[in-house]
Formats: sequence, C-alpha cells, structure tokens
Amino acid sequence: MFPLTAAIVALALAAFPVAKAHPIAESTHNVVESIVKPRSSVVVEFWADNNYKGSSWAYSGDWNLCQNIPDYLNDKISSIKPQYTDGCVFYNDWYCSSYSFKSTSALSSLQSPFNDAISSFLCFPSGNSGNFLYG
Ligand SMILES: [Ca+2]
Repeated sequence: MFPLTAAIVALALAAFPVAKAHPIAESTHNVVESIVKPRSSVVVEFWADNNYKGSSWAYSGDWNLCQNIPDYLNDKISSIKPQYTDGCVFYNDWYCSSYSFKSTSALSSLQSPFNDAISSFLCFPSGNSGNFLYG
C-alpha cells in the first residue's frame, strides 16, 4: 500500500467505523433468568374430612394474598396442611374477615368454631414469622 492509500483507508475507517457487535449474552441471560426463575410460593392443602381425607384442594400461590376457598369446599374444610410458610391465618368468612386462627403446621381435625367454617386464608413467607395478622 502506498502511504497515501494507507492514510485514506485509515481516514475512511475513522469516519465510518465498522459496526461492532454488542455482547448480548449477559442481558439476555438476565431476562431469561427473570422469566424462568420460580417464585417462591406457599402451598396449602385442604380436605373436607378429618385426617386429610375427602374432597381436597391444593393451593399454590403468592404470599400475603387473601385467597377465598373454592365453593365446593367452602364451609366444609376439616383438615389442613400449610407448607413452605411460617404460617397461615384462616378465616370464617370470605376476603379474610370474621373469626380467624393461625397455624404453622398441619391440623388433622379442626375444632369448633373453625371446623366446616373456613372460607378464606392468608399465608406468610418463611422467615417472616413476626408479621402475623389477627382478625
Ligand atoms: Ca368437613
């Protein structure tokens, strides 16, 4: 290359730099991770009869969210099993109202006034045991 040609090429490259490929691996990774990363969730199982028998419902979902019991088990629940939580509060009426009690463990036979009476519940994340609410 003649010196003049080299200078022209260098000038051209400076004026019109070749587009560089941006590394997308890290940002793509973060997006994918945020999509597939499982949310920690509470699991509560309910049964219509004592000793975890009869019609049942397994709820898996968010903490700190009042959840109404499905119609087919409303006012029929006799045993419960909260898991992956520091406790749940169970209420006699919908939308987490009226009488309530808290449990951190499975109960094989609910007693009056809660037997055949639970209509909603609210659970707290593990490690948050100081934040129970009482109705
Ligand atoms: Ca029952």
